Amino acid sequence: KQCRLIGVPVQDGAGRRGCEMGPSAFRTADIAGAIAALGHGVSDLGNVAPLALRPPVHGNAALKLLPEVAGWTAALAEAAYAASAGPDALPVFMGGDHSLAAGTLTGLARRAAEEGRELFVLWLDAHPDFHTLDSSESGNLHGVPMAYATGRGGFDGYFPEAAVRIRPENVCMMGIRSVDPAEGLALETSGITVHDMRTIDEYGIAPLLRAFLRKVADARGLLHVSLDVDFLDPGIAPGVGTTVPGGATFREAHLVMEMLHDSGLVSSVDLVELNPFLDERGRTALLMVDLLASLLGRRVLDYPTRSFRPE
Ligand code: DIR
Ligand code: MN
Ligand code: MN
Ligand code: MN
Repeated sequence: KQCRLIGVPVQDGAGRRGCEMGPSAFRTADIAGAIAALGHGVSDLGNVAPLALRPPVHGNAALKLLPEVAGWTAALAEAAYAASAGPDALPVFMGGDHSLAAGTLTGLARRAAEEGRELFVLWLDAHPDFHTLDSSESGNLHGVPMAYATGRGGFDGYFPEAAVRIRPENVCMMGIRSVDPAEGLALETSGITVHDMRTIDEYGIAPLLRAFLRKVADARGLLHVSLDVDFLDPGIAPGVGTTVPGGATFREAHLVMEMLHDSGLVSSVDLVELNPFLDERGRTALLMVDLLASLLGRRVLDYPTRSFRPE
């Protein structure tokens, strides 16, 4: 793989400051060295800068920093489109809050469509981020990227027009455990696959992920992984502004990453919501880098105990 690191120091979509330090923390945690150690090519393309846009004032007075987030979205859609060129390209977007996915998802969907492929998304998050501009109550725009990218209404004139929308049927969410009423209602009829923590507890994370990966493989799809720090349990990942109890364990998270690697399907990754200001001596940054390394092929053993599978 040719890994392309792209820093996205956006914090305007989050409720608290600090995510702008995320890209620096990933670099300090030696994300590039971890990737190179696995034998992949790695280049750091530096940080994206937002465009200056002036959308009209929105009727939802709660919305925070809409022009700024729209400007990031426009810049990121271009950056994601450009960085995903080439058969071995694997862009890794180092956030930055989750509003960055509005740009990455739409830029990557455009790239996929151009190659005659469909983009699939594995959304690892405590939250579905499925608010529209009208339904957001907090006004924090990291709560809207999935609604925007799948073509829900109300973004026209405020966010950049998306060239290609993502089919909701191509999205699988895992780790969900904090859903606002308006999001829950919309998700129900959306066509998105939602595996909340209760489902994961009941069935185990592996069979749920395996079913989704089979679907992606059958469609010859490209797979984008959007990993929000709060997918993880706050006990192992404190460096995030929106901790929710009962998240994925260390072992579940690594298993997901290892299965993703084995699938060979992943074509791009977001690492989002890391807030180094809230972290404990870099432990969350280091964990996120370790998870990315697992996704890119790091393993404990190279001999085939894994070939044993009970029926
Ligand atoms: C909540 C929290 N649903 C909101 N959202 C997110 O503000 O809209 N937290 N994405 O990480
Ligand atoms: Mn999120
Ligand atoms: Mn979240
Ligand atoms: Mn939300």
